[in-house]
Amino acid sequence: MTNSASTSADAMSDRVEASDRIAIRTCPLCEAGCGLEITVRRDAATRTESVVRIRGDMNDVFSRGYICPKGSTLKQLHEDTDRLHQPLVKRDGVHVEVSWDEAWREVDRGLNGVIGAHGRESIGTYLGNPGAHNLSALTFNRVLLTAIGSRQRFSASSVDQVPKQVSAGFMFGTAISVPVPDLDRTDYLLMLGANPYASNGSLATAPDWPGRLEAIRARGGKIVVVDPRRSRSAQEADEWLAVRPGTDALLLAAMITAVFEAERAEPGDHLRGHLNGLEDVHAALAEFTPEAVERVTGIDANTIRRVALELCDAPRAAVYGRIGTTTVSFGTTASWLVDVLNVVTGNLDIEGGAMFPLPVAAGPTTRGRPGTGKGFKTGRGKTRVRGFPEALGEYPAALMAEEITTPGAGQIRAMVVVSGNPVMSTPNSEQLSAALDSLDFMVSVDIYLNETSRHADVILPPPSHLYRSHYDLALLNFGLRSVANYSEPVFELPPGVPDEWEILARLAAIAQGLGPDADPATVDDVTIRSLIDSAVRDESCVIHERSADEIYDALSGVANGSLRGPDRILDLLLRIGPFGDGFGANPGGVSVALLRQHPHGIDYGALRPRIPEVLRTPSGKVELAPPELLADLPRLRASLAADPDALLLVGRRHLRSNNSWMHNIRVLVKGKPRCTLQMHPLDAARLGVTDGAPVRVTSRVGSVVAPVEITDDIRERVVSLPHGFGHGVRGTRLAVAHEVGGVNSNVLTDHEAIDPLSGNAVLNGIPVAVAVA
Ligand SMILES: Nc1nc2c(c(=O)[nH]1)N[C@H]1C(S)=C(S)[C@@H](COP(=O)(O)OP(=O)(O)OC[C@H]3O[C@@H](n4cnc5c(=O)[nH]c(N)nc54)[C@H](O)[C@@H]3O)O[C@H]1N2
Ligand SMILES: Nc1nc2c(c(=O)[nH]1)N[C@H]1C(S)=C(S)[C@@H](COP(=O)(O)OP(=O)(O)OC[C@H]3O[C@@H](n4cnc5c(=O)[nH]c(N)nc54)[C@H](O)[C@@H]3O)O[C@H]1N2
Ligand code: SF4
Ligand SMILES: [Mo]
Repeated sequence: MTNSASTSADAMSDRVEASDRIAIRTCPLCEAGCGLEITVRRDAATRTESVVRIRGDMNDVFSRGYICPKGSTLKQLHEDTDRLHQPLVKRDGVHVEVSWDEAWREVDRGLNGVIGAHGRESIGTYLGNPGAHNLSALTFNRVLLTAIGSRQRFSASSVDQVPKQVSAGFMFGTAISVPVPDLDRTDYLLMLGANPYASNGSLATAPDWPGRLEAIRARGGKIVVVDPRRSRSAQEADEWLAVRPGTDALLLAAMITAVFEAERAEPGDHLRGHLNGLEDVHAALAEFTPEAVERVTGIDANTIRRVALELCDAPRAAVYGRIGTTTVSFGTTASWLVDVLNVVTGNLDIEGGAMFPLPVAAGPTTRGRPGTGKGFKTGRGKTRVRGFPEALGEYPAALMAEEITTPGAGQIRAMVVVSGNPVMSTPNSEQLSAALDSLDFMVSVDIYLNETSRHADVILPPPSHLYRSHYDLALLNFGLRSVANYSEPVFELPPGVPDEWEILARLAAIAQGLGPDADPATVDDVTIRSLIDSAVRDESCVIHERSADEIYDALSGVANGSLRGPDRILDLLLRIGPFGDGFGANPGGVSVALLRQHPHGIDYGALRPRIPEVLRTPSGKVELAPPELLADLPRLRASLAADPDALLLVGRRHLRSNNSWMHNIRVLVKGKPRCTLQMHPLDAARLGVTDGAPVRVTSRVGSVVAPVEITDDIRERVVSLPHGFGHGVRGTRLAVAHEVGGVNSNVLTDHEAIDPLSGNAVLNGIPVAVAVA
């Protein structure tokens, strides 16, 4: 009775009225970047506006109405009463609300106290994943890092995609030069360690991956999924190869060897003269025959050969690897071999193969001299405690705790965390949690008081996503089409509430010693000036040798909407990008002003061949056999001796979760508990457990108890636990997530297990023991 009454009341309020206003914006929650149509109603009495409903934008040039269940919950996220509206300061162990002025004074005291006593290297930073979907963070995080001036930089990248960026850097010249599978034109997709039915796709940006995959099969193509679990993506595919966790590099090496052995290695005429190292890679991998790897990969030699030759035979094929290939011990090697396999089967840089995106906003693959560059290096610095080499200007997140707890010069004494929840997301969570407690000072820029920010002395909350403008500056570097979507804020920010970029800019100013009252506008002006200066100095830039003042005025003037902050930086990058208006050089070209007239986005077309222009290697060629990768092959050979019966833990994602931070949205968490340990029936029988029984999972570093879920959708001797759970910790403010609870799988992942080439944590293939609890 009560239920049906409230349902019909909800339905009433959902009904759109003539006076409602429609706002269009891109969903910032995952890499798919779907267009949203948001209906907004004004309450005349209270003079406030609220969201009536959110649905897919049918006119979005890329998503055409597609959304997933998370997209519409921007309304619930906006209205979540646990989301922070005021800064919090920890007093006697309890977080209390304070004014912004007071929070800034506290930050100034804390941060500069530590810098004064221990120097800049004692400040550590951790940048989390939502920053990759956030225009403020994409434009001002770097400013903040520079202002802090410490090399102790960490981020969610080293629990994610760094291996792919390192291999791409070595092979093609920049860490952004990542080939993506041309889903819309391919005839054959070999997909390893990705489950786009849950994740909506990653490092290959396109809305509606499920629809795009189904279209491959509808036009007669084939999909093969390599995964220790029969994921939803594996279920929907033609073939599932149940690989042993962590062995994709061996599997790929054997496929490449099989192609050479069959004398089918034909990169194609289009790559003639653009490749280095084809014979070297052949020789280096020759020992990894299908027979040599079948025992440890669990994939028989005939299947390996057949799939390898199918890739050669298909008119157009693409190999694509994601989380299951990067967050493993051979993450960089597997990422490299994905692209070597694309090359030897003739599928790199052809339509329907693996192609280089052409982003609309200027970026590393479109700036500088086309076809050649400085190339890519790692190891320009080493961690203080164990001398682990840097990659992409960062150190491994797995090593953050030891940098905090190990005494000596350069020990981290303060942390600045921006949109990150490393206590849930990085290895050996309990160790990190204790380390954060030992800091002299910590500040979190976060929307919640959660498992990580509860350790912070000050929490600075940015406004809800609906108050901010948006452009996917990072993810569109991996776009399956050259599209551009700019979103205006849905709601106007109330006076006195800082936007996220202003929080970051003010933090930067404080770290520079400009005091708690520093003006973010000054930081903003210095930032845009330096970006303009570097553009006018770049010989390959369309505004080379133009007057910097003229460009500054063109960007900032009233005629251009008096742009400031992230929007102004975006405008510069759009206008000097491959489709830009070039500040007059290319009339009708793209700019923020043009995108404002096209709220559903502008589509500049499908992927197009880009070799050699895309390359930034010193040789001007694709490096198929980078020495750094060849040097790691003895370690790969040693892995052939691994015990194929060891019990290994892997993760998984659920469509209605988003890493660790959306479990406070009730509509997303209702239903069956998700934080279960999946186990094969034969393993369950050996252990003597029944479905739903609690089991204790123990690794080298930790132990958790979770209910078992018996399913033959997983390989024998493999168990799976999702990450991002384990809520309900004391001192957090997440009422719904608290009820959800679950256990934190990163209590089990080992901070010592790191891919040596990239510093990425090993999150899949963790040796564990399982016992009846
Ligand atoms: N075992 C295991 N661990 C994993 C993974 C795995 O597959 N298995 N996956 C890894 C991957 S791929 C990733 S990317 C990482 C993610 O690692 P993190 O980025 O550290 O973690 P998230 O769970 O994404 O938490 C994001 C934080 O940002 C806050 N937040 C959300 N929106 C905003 C905003 O607009 N502004 C600000 N300032 N804060 C905001 C949230 O409240 C939350 O605290 O986890 C990794 N951890
Ligand atoms: N709904 C939802 N969407 C998300 C996220 C989320 O948390 N929830 N997170 C976002 C983020 S930050 C990212 S990085 C992307 C990730 O996007 P995906 O890479 O698609 O991530 P998953 O869905 O975790 O799929 C990884 C698959 O790898 C398999 N796997 C594990 N170990 C191995 C292995 O050794 N070899 C092979 N071949 N497979 C293995 C797992 O069983 C799993 O099915 O998703 C993004 N989208
Ligand atoms: S797939 Fe879902 S979460 Fe991702 S952008 Fe689209 S609506 Fe948002
Ligand atoms: Mo990620």
